[in-house]
Amino acid sequence: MTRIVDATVIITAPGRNYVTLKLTTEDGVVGWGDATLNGRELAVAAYLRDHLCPLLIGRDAHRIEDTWQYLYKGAYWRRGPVTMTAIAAVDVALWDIKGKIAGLPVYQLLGGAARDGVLVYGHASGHDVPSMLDDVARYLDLGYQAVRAQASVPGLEKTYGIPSDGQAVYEPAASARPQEDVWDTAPYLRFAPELLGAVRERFGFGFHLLHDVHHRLSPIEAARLGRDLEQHRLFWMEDPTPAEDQSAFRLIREHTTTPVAVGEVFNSIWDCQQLITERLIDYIRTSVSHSGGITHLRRIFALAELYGVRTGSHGAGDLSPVSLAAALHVDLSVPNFGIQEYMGHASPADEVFHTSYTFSQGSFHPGDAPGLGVEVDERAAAAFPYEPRYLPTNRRRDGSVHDW
Ligand code: EZ4
Ligand code: CO
Repeated sequence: MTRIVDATVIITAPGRNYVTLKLTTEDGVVGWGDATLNGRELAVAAYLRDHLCPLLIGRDAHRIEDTWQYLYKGAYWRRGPVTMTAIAAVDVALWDIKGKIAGLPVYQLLGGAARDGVLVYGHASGHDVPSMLDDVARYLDLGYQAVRAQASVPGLEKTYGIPSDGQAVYEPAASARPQEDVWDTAPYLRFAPELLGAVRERFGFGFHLLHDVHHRLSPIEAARLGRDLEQHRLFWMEDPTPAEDQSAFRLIREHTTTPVAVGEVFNSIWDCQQLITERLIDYIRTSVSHSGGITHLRRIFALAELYGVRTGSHGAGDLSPVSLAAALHVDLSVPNFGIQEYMGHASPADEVFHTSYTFSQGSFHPGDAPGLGVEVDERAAAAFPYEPRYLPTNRRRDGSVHDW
């Protein structure tokens, strides 16, 4: 029995907003969990502070599964991004504590390394095709074996996923309201095959090429795009349609052999049960921090393994270094690992989050420090106060709200 004696929520914005849970045991062992939910940060912070932290005091830090069941089933109200991100933060912090007490990195507690490293893909982008190609070249020169390619759609003023020149983050600046972008599907559907074809034409087929559609198409449009992209041999086409409509993927599947990846917005195994058991996708993108922590993510990945679906966890910059470390421990240990997204973090983040994962030749290793291998400098965190920031929203040319 190792009692939890303190549970604190830290909100900091080194480059962007992050919410971090700190759990402390009676022996002074500290565990960290990422509770960041992009654009809804304070809702998770309140869920933790007001509802979960008081329940954790006095509980045995070693009883990870029991704590997960207690927080999930005990709430009566299940699932949803706020609840599952809060539970994830508790779960990840408890795995961190268990590893530190055992003197082992978390991946050893999960069964040990099933591979030598974790293949990651980087984010290449540009305001036009030539600048996007230069960015792909930059990633390949850095040793990446997998690259996601996005470029501004001609005729649209802004395209999500493309940073302003010199910026590490592509989302809008701090503001009390979300920015509104204009979306037009027809030019995108014409442009996307051209953009990905340009990458293959210049760099060939000796690396993995990925593309994110960001939920913007109807099923038949996604089927068309998948067909048009077949010749470019994508590693995956990500989030082709709004992800909550699981049966829509059957239609895409019937028309194309381009592999499909979905799940960065999912929070539980129930959100992807049909997609997995009916083999409607190739990669499941659920993440440690938005899908109930290591405990629940392992359950999703185990279900996926039964059906030949591989993992491809979300790893954008809004998932903190604590999340990335947790993801790498899981990725290293699961048999059906596919790939891990790696976008990196804006430079002030490394003043707050001290990490021990390492990158070499397109792969990461979580390191062998006990626990997750991430420590948070609370004093540094205090120097970066929260400011409201939102993901953009999307409207069609006629002013109506569009999926994104
Ligand atoms: O929109 O991380 O694949 N990555 C993505 C990201 C997500 C954000 C959501 O917070 O789609 O850019
Ligand atoms: Co995405």
